[in-house]
Amino acid sequence: MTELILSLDVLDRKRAVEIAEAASPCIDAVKIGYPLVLAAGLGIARDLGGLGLPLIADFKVADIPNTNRLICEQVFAAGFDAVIAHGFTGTDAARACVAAAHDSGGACYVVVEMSHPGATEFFHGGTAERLANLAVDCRADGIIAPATRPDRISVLREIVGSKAIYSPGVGAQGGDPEIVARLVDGIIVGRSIYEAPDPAVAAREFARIRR
Ligand code: BMP
Repeated sequence: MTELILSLDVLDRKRAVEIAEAASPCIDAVKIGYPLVLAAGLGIARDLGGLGLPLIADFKVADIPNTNRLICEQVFAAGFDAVIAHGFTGTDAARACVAAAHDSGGACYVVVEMSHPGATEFFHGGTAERLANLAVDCRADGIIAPATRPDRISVLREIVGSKAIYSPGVGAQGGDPEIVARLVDGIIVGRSIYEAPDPAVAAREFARIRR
């Protein structure tokens, strides 16, 4: 079944925990990025640890190999189960993230194409395909690909085979969950759940859409 990953981009620690708890029966993982960590601190990973759900650090790590390694070590020491890294900094840099993740028993996902309109300026023209190949070469656990462009997901699936594809851009950015859920291993949903009048109900609706 396609996973449902809650993107918890709220800025208040208490509200973040409440939303995650309310949605938890219907979701498979929680993705936390800079907005929440900068607002609430890295300790938010421990605060959410009691949910028993995998926590994905969406830090889009994009530095030299040594710095990437240092960042990822901190991520896993903080209690995260997975990290998201950029691939455009090169194979050695991405490989440092994958190695740090695997050394900690965690996972690393590489961004190969982003979901917003401007992403086409750089990711199209063969770059996303190269990044998908890089993710395979680095033995990344999966890739991030855009729910806003299902045709592109299909192209990238040809390259990554059975590797996990996690896909943001559903709902608020216009991606159709019914279409995308058939193509990917997990849909990533933020605002359509955490800004809903009742996040638990919204999460249940998205969970129902999954195959
Ligand atoms: P929302 O469902 O509210 O649009 O949130 C999507 C989440 O996925 C955000 O955290 C965003 O930073 C992230 N994301 C994205 O939208 N597109 C990408 O290509 C990569 C992302 O990580």
